[in-house]
Amino acid sequence: MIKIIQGDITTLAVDAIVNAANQVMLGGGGVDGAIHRAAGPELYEACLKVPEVRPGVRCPTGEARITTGFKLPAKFVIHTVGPVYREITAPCGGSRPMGKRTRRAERVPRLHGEPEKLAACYRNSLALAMENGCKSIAFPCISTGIYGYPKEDAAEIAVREVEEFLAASTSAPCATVDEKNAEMDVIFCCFSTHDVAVYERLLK
Ligand code: AR6
Repeated sequence: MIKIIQGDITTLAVDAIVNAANQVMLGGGGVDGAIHRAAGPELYEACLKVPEVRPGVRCPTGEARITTGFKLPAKFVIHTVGPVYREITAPCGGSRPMGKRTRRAERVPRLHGEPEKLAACYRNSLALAMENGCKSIAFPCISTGIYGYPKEDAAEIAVREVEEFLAASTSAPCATVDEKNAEMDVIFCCFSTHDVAVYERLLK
């Protein structure tokens, strides 16, 4: 089941909350800072123990890592690293049509794999939650703060990935009755009323 709530993700008593972290995984601003503050210094210590895949990188963009939630009401924190949005807006030439479709078509190839990386954050976080027996998970709006991803575009990706994951996990031909019943509750935890409205529009 998918739910939208407005509030502080650090207060949620779910199996896992997702952190919009950075590659070093040692805390930062935004939701990352809030999660580290609420979880206490043990979270920092646990993150330090996550092996680096290369110097300064514990979690590459699009991947996910799991730690305990420590002082949080959530059992686990799933750390994922969203893409930094780097769209370069094309100057529209005089003879080119200026309609919405044209502008959008020009815009897409100028991204740098951000949509795929953001989709991977949701997929990998959900897979890790399932591997760890989680029945409920809450996501913040990954990449839409400091990393600058447009909120509507990011929400479309988030909703699509979660819906596909839930559909696949309940319709797999080999799933037992128990597995089918083990469907996860997925919460989109929005900090602002604007974000709530964006998700409500997509899910209605
Ligand atoms: N609960 C729920 N959502 C929150 C909370 C909260 N307590 N605090 C902020 N948000 P951001 P990013 C929302 O910037 O864009 C960090 O420094 C916020 O309104 O936290 O992925 C990391 O270390 C926004 O909608 O994450 C990285 O360096 C969303 O969370 C970088 O920021 C994500 O905003 C990651 O940037």
